[in-house]
Amino acid sequence: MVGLMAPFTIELDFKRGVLHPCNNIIQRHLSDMRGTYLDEAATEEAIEGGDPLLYEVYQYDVPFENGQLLVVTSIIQPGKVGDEYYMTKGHFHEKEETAEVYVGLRGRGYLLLETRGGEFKALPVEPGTVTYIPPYWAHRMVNTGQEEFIFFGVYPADAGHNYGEIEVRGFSKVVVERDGQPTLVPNPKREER
Ligand code: M6P
Ligand code: ZN
Repeated sequence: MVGLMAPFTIELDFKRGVLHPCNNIIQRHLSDMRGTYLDEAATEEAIEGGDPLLYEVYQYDVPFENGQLLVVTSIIQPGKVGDEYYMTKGHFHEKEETAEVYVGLRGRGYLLLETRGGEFKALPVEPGTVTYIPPYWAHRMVNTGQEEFIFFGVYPADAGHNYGEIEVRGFSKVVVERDGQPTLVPNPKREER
């Protein structure tokens, strides 16, 4: 059973996306995401050229117990690896029957979603867009704009992250720049199979 806990408030800076105070801050550089982007040569070149920070996650941790919720913001920098836009790693929840809500705060991009059965969706997200990620859907955010893409999320504290399959296979589509425009194209890694 969940213990009795004191209610609390924290501050969300809508402009910068940071939570304050915050007890769990994660930074992901390109070297933390080797193999995620299709262009391996561009990946290694960018890592050697300074290993850019791709995104930060500000999560306010509470006990990872059934019944608790985690609040979290993510700040994805603008940029590309090869012609593929900066994005989160993407994950299924370990407890797959758990959902999540993302709210766009700043910048723009896509929420990519996919089921194990291969059903795929790409939802455009801009400030004010509330997206509902149902149970069983893997999810990834992609920054297709020229500025930071900032979004807020809430999900069950015992959901957990399962990165394995997404790391290896990616989603069935990738978001790349074509003629200056963000474009969804089939993921060649999937077509090899
Ligand atoms: C959102 C939430 C977090 C997640 C973060 C980054 O803020 O879904 O749980 O950690 O995005 O995504 P990922 O973990 O896939 O890199
Ligand atoms: Zn999630």
